[in-house]
Amino acid sequence: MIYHLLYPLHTSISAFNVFRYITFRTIYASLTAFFICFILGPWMIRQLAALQVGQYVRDDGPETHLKKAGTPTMGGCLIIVGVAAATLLWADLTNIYIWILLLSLSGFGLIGFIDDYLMQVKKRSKGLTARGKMTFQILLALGIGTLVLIRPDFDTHVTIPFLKKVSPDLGWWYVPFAALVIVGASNAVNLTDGLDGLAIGPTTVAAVTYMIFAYVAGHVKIAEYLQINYVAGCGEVTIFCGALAGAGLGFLWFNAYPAQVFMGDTGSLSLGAALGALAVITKQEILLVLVGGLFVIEALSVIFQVSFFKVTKGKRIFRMAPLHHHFELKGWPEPKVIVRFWIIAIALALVSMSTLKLR
Ligand code: 57M
Repeated sequence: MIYHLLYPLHTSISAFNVFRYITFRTIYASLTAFFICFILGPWMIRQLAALQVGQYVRDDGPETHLKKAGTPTMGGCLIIVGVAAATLLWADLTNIYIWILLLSLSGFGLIGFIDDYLMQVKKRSKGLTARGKMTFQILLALGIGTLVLIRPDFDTHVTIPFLKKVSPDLGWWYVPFAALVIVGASNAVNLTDGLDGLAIGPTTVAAVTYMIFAYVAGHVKIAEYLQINYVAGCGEVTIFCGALAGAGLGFLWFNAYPAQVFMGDTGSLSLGAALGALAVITKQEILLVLVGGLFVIEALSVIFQVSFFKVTKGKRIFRMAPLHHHFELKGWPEPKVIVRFWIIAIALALVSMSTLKLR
């Protein structure tokens, strides 16, 4: 809105020309989202506590988690408000990708919210059923995939990292493929969200990484120079990424160990879906496996653990899945697991950025 209100005035006030620049608006979108979360955080935590949205903690997990019982959850509402408000203020709202990203964030946020609400406020022990939750996620993701595909200039080739010449064209199959990326990312972030700051840290790192990819993919000359897919209108997506990173830091302020609030499914499902949608829109779909590599490692640890557990009728690969529980049970203090996992996430993000040159 600031863009739409102030930029047209540049003809009389030349300083307002600055609102044209994506880089400038991205910086201010990040700061806006950060301060919204930072300022609203204490109030929102009090509201969630008053609603008695206190986390129930399973007693079969690491013992150190028992003291976390009662921590307010559903803090994802704060992140969604921060990202949406900052994006609406600073982005060009005639850009369809901005609306697709806001739909992904808020739509998956709503599914998470309903689940959290049923579980935490209505005290229905399991919230939505796993099948119900998955059905809503798939339907919404298919809708998002279709919205992306019906853009006349959208390229249905899939970018394969490191391989410039291999790029299969999926045609209409791109829709289920995009849905798979979005639903997969959403659930992987959800599985990772089990220690203070563990999910929001790597989410912020991934947002910054996609900020760079969105900028270069939306810039004809840089995209051509780096020989990556040019996506018309993708530059504006940079602003959404900035807002996501800013809100991530704002939320981390309160979610840092020892956490005053958890994001709940409201946060984890929405953030994962937003990352999936970013991967699709920037045409770096497969690269999400590296950009969000930590989420993939956590999800794989669950898949391997559960499969092995079933096949061997009760034996385990890890002391407990997802992987962060394994290290906790090995005796690593929680902050050590968190910071080490962040380090891995940053390293993987750097490797993913190197694909801009290594191809
Ligand atoms: C949700 N939720 C946290 C919080 C957060 C298939 C199976 C592996 C699934 C997995 C699972 O349910 N994962 C998804 C993980 C929970 O956090 C809430 O959930 C939201 C995210 N959806 O925002 O509202 C707990 O995590 C801790 N937490 C923090 N800080 C945070 O900032 O400390 C969360 C956020 C919170 C808090 O303690 O209560 C969760 O872990 O429940 N299931 C599991 O993760 C379980 N693993 C398991 O059963 N493994 C088995 C295999 C064979 C399936 C095994 O390895 O033997 C573990 N989870 C727990 N206890 N809590 C096991 C025991």
